[in-house]
Amino acid sequence: MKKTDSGGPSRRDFLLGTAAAVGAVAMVGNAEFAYAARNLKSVTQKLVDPPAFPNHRQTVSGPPKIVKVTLTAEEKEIVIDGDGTKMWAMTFNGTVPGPIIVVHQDDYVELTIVNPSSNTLAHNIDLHAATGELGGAGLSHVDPGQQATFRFKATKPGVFCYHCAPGGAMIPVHVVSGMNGAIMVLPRNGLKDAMGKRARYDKAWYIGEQDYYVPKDKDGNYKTYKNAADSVPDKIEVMRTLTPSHVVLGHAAFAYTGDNSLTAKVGETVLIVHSQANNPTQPHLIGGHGDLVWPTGSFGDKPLTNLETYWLVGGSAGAMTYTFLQPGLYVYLNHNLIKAVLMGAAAHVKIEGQWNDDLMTQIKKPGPIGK
Ligand SMILES: [Cu+2]
Repeated sequence: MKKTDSGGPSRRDFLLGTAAAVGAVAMVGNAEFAYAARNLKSVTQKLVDPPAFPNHRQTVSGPPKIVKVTLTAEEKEIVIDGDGTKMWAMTFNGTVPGPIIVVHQDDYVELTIVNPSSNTLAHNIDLHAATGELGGAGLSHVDPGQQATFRFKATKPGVFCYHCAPGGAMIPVHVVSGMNGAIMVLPRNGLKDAMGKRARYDKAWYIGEQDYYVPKDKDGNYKTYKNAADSVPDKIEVMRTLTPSHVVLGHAAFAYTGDNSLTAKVGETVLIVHSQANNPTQPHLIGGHGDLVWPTGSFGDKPLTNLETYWLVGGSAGAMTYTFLQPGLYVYLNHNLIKAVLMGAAAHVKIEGQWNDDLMTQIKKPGPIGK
């Protein structure tokens, strides 16, 4: 790994060595604060593959809980476009993006990270929802063959991204190899609209946007590698150009189209959480709107209303709700249309229901001009 880490020893020490030192302090902790969670009930959250959400309640009563989740680092070769381009992905639980975790404000997340011995690299997790050194990256740093568990209190309501951050150049390498996801921390009494009234949703989709930097050989063909570690030096050279080879929603270009399209019915309200751990983006639903939008991801802030497109800064997650009013095909995309159409950051949304002529109707079919 040293060979490929162009960050040099001082930056590695800063990003990793310091983490280990601070982690050691945190581990001995302060008893007064360390065991506030001691008497709380634990539940295990069954994480699911995106774009699905785990089963969850939109509101809760009673004391906070300890929510146990396990993320397993999995290095795997995946196909990232319709041409069959292969890339060694670095994943949480085998998916790009990693699964979305859902808790409520003041719950404790007890996270176990597993790095199987079949992997070639060290991994960890920095959760933007966590308060404390490096978002947990120091406490969760595991080599192949190791696992670790740490706990944090989800004090801030909103949607946040998480990502692997194992030190130096490996931080962006792992992030742009797919090792990122999101966590949603719901207010205990649910989401509120712009007037302060309860805002409910019927279903929820988690869209992780991903930029990939796949190296090409001298003939212009995408290169393949024998394992994840082997792919790193060439990948760093492509990353330095800041020009991705692919920008996708999910694990591959146009992953959520055809049989994998997102589906809902007229009248249903959908919460769409969108994360981008490395670059800014501009989510847009062609044919619909963001009825309520939290562009910064903070559920402590009033949502914006009726947006066409919203902005999402790199290294964050945002959320919107939309109640579908018309059946048919919608496209959910990054409204940088070059990234959407030429690079793959677009998804199809199929809505069933009855057409409303009042909202849109065809007056005259296409025909010769002047007739
Ligand atoms: Cu990693």
